[in-house]
Amino acid sequence: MWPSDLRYGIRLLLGLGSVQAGEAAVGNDYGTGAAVDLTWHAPAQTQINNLTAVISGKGVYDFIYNTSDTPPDKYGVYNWCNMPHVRRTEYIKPSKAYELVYVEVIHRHHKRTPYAANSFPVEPTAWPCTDEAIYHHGSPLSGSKPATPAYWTITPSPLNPFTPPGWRGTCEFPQITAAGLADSWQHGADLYEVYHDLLGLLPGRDDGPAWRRKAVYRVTTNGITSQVVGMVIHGLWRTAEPVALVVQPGAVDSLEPRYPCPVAAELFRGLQAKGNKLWREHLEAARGLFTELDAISGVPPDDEGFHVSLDHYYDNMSARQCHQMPLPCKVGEERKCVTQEMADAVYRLGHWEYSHVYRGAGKDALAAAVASYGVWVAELGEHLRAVVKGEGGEVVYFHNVAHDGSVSRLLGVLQADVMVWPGMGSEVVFELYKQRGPSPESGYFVRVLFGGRVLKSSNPSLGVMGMLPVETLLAYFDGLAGMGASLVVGKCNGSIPAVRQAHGRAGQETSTALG
Ligand SMILES: *[C@@H]1O[C@H](CO)[C@@H](O)[C@H](O)[C@H]1NC(C)=O
Ligand SMILES: *[C@@H]1O[C@H](CO)[C@@H](O)[C@H](O)[C@H]1NC(C)=O
Ligand SMILES: *[C@@H]1O[C@H](CO)[C@@H](O)[C@H](O)[C@H]1NC(C)=O
Ligand SMILES: CC(=O)N[C@H]1CO[C@H](CO)[C@@H](O)[C@@H]1O
Repeated sequence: MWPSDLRYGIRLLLGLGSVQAGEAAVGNDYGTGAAVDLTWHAPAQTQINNLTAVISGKGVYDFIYNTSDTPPDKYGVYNWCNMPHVRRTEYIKPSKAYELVYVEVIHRHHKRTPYAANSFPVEPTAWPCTDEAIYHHGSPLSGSKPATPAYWTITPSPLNPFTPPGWRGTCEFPQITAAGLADSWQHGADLYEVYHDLLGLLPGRDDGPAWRRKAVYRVTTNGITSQVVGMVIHGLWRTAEPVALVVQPGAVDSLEPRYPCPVAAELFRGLQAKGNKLWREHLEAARGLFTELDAISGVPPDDEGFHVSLDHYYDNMSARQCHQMPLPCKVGEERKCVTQEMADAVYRLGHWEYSHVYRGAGKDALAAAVASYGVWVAELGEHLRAVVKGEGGEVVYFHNVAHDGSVSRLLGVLQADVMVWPGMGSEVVFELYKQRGPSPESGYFVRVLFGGRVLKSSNPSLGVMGMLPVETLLAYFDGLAGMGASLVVGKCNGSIPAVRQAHGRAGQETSTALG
């Protein structure tokens, strides 16, 4: 019953050719008091999660890796450098029967330098960041003596005899590059065109300070999310005046996420261990590729970080390609270089890994995602519930800037039918609508968009999330994470079983879902 053809899989991933927004609410039988299925369901079979196809394949499914600019006629295809997001040109407005009342956006930061840990032992090329400023200053909120905005310029000293390990250049590793800042700004501008111009949810740029009361921005303690959100906010509002960002205490942040969750960590470790048959098979299948890459990069074959997964090689090469740098060559042997075929194989394996860890590996994958992202999911649930109950206050727009680990876990919780490694700027949007006129439900519906298109879940209670009664989504979130995240501490410390054993349907009353 699953589409086995990759193109179909990708079309589903991006929401093409399936139920479109604007149709009546997805026909379902989850009326008042109906049960919601909380169990894991296998993702669609595509070439992305077919190890044979990954190993024997060519190219990367027509995904883009070498520019942020997706050709207009292709917008919506996967672009690692700058993922598709909600924007006016492609946006599908729901029917007039639905009024948009609240939007929550979560997206991965935009393109950046690589992380320090993903450098090769000798890095011949330098990353220049002299075209941007990373501000670091503290300022009192009252009084007449504010700080002067101050920024860092990374300045290697010609005298200092010590060489920093890893990357060279004038960037922080990581930092959002100037091109990534430009993508961030455009992301904000595109959101304004949809949620102000098209739907009138957001106030106008000329409507005075209303937007300050209506919109909230949240980031993680990793500075690159703040670098992005400053540009997003200017893209939205064209202001250079200071804006407060919400950040949870770093040690327990739910957005990145950082709160301690030993059970999830153990489950994720298990999915990526030699004891996991599929994981072991993929590492064995990648052995030849690793040998070739090690010989060029100088990474020692016993360097664990580079060999437990393709992650480090993927980051090293994709960051280069997104910034139009050539693929790396062996130091001192300039004709021995990583080929595009090798890079493509790394990228295919990277997608296979994300698909395995967050979706394909079975109920442990769902349990790990739920435990490690349950707090954020419960926070989202509370935001939706507050609006439905008329207790949402003035806030109509909540914007989170996060990481691939955040978006992946969320897609895992939602049981995305086609899982990929979320690229730079990957966006998931939750749109809450009020149906005009009488409705058998509360009259509130949620549409979930990934890459600007309706997301399809493998879980039959969620299905194509075009217009899902809010009760269904809340019952699903509550069933997995507990209302107010009440199950998460227990699922994280093992006092509540994280992995659902029985294949039954766990019931959840609609009335309690809104309580
Ligand atoms: C996996 O891919 C291989 C090679 O493309 C193909 O022969 C096989 O049928 C695929 N398996 C599934 C389950 O789709
Ligand atoms: C990017 O890659 C595609 C396909 O591999 C190629 O056709 C295109 O010319 C490349 N674009 C740039 C900007 O290098
Ligand atoms: C685990 O979490 C529960 C809350 O669900 C708490 O009551 C219990 O004390 C915790 N156990 C340990 C060992 O921390
Ligand atoms: C991001 C990136 O590509 N970093 C490095 C990967 O490894 C080669 C070889 O050492 C370097 O030249 C790249 O700069």
